Amino acid sequence: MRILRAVLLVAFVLGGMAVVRGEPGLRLWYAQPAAKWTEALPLGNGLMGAMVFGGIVDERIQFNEGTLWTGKPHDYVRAGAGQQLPELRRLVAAGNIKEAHALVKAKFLSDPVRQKAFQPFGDLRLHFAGHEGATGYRREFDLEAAISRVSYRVGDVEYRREAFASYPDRVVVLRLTASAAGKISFTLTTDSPHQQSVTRKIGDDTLALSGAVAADGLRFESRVRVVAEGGRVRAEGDGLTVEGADSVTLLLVAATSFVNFKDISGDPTARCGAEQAKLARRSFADLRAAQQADYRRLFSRVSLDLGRSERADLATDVRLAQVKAKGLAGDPEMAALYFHYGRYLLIASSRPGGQPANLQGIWNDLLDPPWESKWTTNINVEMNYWPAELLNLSECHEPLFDLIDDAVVSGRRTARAQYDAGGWVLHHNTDLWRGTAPINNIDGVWPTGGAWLCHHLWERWLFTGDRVFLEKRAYPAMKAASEFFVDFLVKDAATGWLVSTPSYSPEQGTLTVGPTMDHQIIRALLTHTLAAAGVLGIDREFAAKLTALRAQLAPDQVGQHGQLQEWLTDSDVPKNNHRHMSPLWALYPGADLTPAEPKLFAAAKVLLAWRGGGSTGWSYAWRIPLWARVGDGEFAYGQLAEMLAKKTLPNGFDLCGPFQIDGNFGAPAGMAEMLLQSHTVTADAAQVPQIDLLPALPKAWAAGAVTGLCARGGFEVDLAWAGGALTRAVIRAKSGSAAVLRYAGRELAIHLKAGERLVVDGALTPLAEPVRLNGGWRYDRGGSLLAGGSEVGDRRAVG
Ligand code: FUC
Repeated sequence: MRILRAVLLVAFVLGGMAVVRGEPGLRLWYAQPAAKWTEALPLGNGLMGAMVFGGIVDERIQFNEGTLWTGKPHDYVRAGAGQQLPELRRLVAAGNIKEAHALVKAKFLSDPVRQKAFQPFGDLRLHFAGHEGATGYRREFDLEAAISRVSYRVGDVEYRREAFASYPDRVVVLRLTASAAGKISFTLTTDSPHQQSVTRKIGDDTLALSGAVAADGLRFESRVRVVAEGGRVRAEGDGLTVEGADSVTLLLVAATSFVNFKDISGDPTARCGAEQAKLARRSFADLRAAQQADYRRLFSRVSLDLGRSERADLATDVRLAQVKAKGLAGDPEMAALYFHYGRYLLIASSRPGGQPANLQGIWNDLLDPPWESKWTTNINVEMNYWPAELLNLSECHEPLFDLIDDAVVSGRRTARAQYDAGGWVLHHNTDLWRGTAPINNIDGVWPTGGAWLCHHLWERWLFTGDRVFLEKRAYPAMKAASEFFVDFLVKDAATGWLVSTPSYSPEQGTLTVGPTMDHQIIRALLTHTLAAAGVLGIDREFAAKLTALRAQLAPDQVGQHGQLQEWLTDSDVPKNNHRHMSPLWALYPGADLTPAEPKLFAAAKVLLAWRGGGSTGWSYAWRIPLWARVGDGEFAYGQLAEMLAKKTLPNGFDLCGPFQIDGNFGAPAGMAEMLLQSHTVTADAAQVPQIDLLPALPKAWAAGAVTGLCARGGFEVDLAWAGGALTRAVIRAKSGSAAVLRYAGRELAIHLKAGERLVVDGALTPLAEPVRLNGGWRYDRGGSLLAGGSEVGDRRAVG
């Protein structure tokens, strides 16, 4: 049966108030198959990725497995690099930049200078003879179910395909059905772009594709099993032939010999055999039910309604073309769809036990992908994880924390060999082998990639209040990263400040002493390490050392044009609109540049204005939360609109130049930042998080609703607004603590216990009858305690 798109009007209740919500069904859909890879639709279970083309006569499913890379376990440190450090520092300090660059290239960069690449794995190809005259074609991706569907008619038979990737069963599933019995016939083959690969048949129903990336590199195997109801499956030629089946299920698993970054002794054949044996006991219905339960549990946590227009009914490629031609304002649901697509892509590319989302997530069809499809740490991989805590996908953050654990090990070697320093360091890229030494070129000499990654550990703690995580995972890595800077920082002769050298302001200028971004990241690292030691009640002496170090670190400086300086010297070129926003790190994703420091905040705004609009997809995406943080929803919205118009592929993937996924993640995080911020704290000793509601709402989103956003302090927040003004907010405490809600100049102090919730109106007035208890307010409705706390009421400006 042809899948009809129904426009449902769903009344959804937010804090007791019914809001009419245009529920568009959250789908990407197309009236034709994908003509190329960048039109295909992505599936993923965090371990495997797959791109479904939706071809009629020839269907192609290109797939990946997260651990298939070129290379093998390797320490990238160049022998003798550390001996160059004193001379290198001398040359940079003396301004002998040409010589410094030559020395870096000859003796300081990694060995080899390039890191390794994420690899495509293989393709499934299905050939349907006789389907040439198909009519009524449609392909879609249902974001609420994470299911890709293809349907068309041949004669009077309706054909349907449904595909999904299941995390609980570690499998990619393709299901083929038809409206009449015995009508499904096709051939199946599998191949790989890797020259050293072969396909073999296992019995009459399974194709195994196996090979090696290189003689001494990773070995791999995939297996696809065909389960037919009715008809016949037989091995024939170089593939399998299905004849006259009623329905067919394809089960695809894949594995490599990767065990960890030091060990590639795994057996992909045994792994695939074991996975298929487990699947043999599972029906299609079981697999689908498990996938739905797993995915919906994550995806359904957040909803976003920005309104809807007729353009929402158009095919997605046509819609995107209209965004380009007519702007985004006439299609507000497109922004919501893009927001949810980002959340979907994170769930699909980053699950516990898998690798983190790389430059292309987990989707790559090229042997030589752009920037090796690895992890670039001077913005890109961090941007991938901006939505994780904020958009209620904390579990999806885990693979990044696993990578950090590895980088601590590898980065210790680099810290010692390259800088004779303790702790760990990671420069501007890493790969499956956890390379941490400076790579590629002079701009690889940037020692704060690891420190930036530590910011994610701290954010996880702020959002969840998970003390075990803080103690066991976050603090050890943060402490060791801080130890590196204890040894690495040097005293600048002119100012007496401690500075980072040699370094780079990503990715412009020359080698330099003390780029602002480095000091912002290091300052945040030291502050958070100190705070963590305080929470855990440990390492007093070390904390005292860090406190002293932090006091000497070069501060943010305001230059001659009133700008926040990018460099130690006041040498910024006005209107420099470079794609990297490096010196604004402390504005976003950092949190040190706030209105509490008016002069620096004003200087940051000058620099932000100079930088202007984006160029690459990710550079648009970074500008969205930055402008949200200075309260300019219009500029932030304009960046989102331009990004959708200029940097978005027909399948919704973001473009850097080529496809690069970071913008798909950065923009949704930025959109959330327009609706909710929680990065500042009260000025008093309690330093309670301040939760700003609708801090940068653009005119285009005059009415809407969002549910399930997360705020620091362990809260979940739902908001509804109309006429550009807040009408309702619901605050639920996950872990429970104090916060101050802020909106339109009003403040309301709250203190919720885990599981409690508070509902307020647009004036921040609690909606239930308050009962004064113990000097504070408690709100009792239907006999249940909704909120309480001794501070509540005291801080309320308006009640
Ligand atoms: C950084 C950016 C480039 C690109 C690359 C992967 O180096 O400057 O634009 O995104 O990462």
